[in-house]
Amino acid sequence: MATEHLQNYIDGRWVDASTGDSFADIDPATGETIASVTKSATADVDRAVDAARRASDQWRLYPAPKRGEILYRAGELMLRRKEELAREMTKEMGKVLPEARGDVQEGIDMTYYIAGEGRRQFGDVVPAELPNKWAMSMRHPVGVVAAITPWNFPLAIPTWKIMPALVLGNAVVFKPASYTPLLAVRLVQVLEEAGLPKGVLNLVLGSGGELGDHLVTHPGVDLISFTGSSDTGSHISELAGRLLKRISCELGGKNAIVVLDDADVDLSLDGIVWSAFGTSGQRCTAASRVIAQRGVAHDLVEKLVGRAKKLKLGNGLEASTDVGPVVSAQQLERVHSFIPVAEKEGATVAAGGRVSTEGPLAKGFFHEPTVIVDVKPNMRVAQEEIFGPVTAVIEVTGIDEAIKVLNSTKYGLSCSVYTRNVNHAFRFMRDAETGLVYVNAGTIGAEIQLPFGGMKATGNGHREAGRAALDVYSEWKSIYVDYSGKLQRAQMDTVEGVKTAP
Ligand code: UN1
Repeated sequence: MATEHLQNYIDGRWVDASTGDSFADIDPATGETIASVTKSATADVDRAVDAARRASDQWRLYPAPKRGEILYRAGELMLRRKEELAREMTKEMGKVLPEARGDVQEGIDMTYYIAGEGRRQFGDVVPAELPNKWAMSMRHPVGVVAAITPWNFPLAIPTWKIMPALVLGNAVVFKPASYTPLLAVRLVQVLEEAGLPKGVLNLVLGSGGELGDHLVTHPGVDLISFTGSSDTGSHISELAGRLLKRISCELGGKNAIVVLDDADVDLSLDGIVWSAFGTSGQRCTAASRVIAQRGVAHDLVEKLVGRAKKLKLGNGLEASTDVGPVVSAQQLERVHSFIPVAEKEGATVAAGGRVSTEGPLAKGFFHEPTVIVDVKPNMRVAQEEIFGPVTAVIEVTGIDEAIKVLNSTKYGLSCSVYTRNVNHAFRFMRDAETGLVYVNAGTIGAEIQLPFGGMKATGNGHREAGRAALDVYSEWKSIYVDYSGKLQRAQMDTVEGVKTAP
């Protein structure tokens, strides 16, 4: 069977990049090529931005409820194609099929949720302090949005950015990670079929670096929405900040599950295994630390090691597989490089720790689910984002130390506490320096109707999803209408018959 050739989508047309070159889209479970992908250069970015610029004015004036209706249709198409999209996702980036279905569902949820904003986008109408004067605020689109998305949620995360951008009247240039061009193409096809006018959404395929920098600094781009590593986020912020562009960054995490002595240990184990090894640990919300109170630590570690060793690695399309591959050979190498680092610092590998090369696994990029123990809070495995199926267990004396250790990394995305003590739970909710907090649940699985994002180096203060997403993709405009027919001076003029303070 001939493999599909994936192209850019610019100004409503599917086109090859100016280079004429392509690169391979690889199934990480088998190493096989599943598609060839056009390889864009900066000239293609220019074309995409130009098309978006030209389309943005008309799109801004397209009634918002009608923009929302296009999104509803896109949601319906995704729902109809859910199984197909999920299978393609598993083939393209490896996550197990049930999780790929979840990723597609999250994209559908976001699309429906944001489609409703076509008929909301509330502003304020407030009383003015002077008579015969009107005061209100409304949202205004930012203009052209560059959506730069990662490979770990190849459908859901693009919808987090593209859908709110569109419903608010922005045009978009979409640059997905080079590991997941197929799902990006599928999403654009859905929006094309749903009736999005040409030029409003443009797709540029290729790898970051030069292409990304060009997009970020392009004078035609007003806002950059980026999800990825903190290093890249900081680089992009530097480039964009100098040009006073709007920028929203969703970056790394070093999320922890805290298990206190009064916890239901078996319940916490389910949460740890799911949060540490689900998606092969490749979620920004993954639990790459477990902070265990002394009284439960021994029992917890013993059981966790047992559970980790039992997980079956394999192709995510097979029903018996618990944990799929990591996305690429390069990621595999990076994940694995943390093992000697941990050992050198005095930690111990209690489960896993190896690259798996048995039988068919040799062809893909598989890393054993790994539990590292004897970890101190300042060790590299307890501080740096690994983005693989590796978790580090740290022992603490009680809730005070647990919270201190929890907050001792530069990141602040997600955390959880397992406890039966309501006082501990509330203290934890109050003191955790993270954008997401779970009680008696793991660190993954945020729902789209609440803000998603993190504190400290996890971001730059913005949030995706929920109502918060609207603030990223719009500017506030405050409007005063004076219908008194005379000059009225706010803060200065007195109103006839009204006593004012001296
Ligand atoms: C991510 O890993 O970048 O909360 C997003 C979760 C998912 C989203 C993860 N709903 O785990």
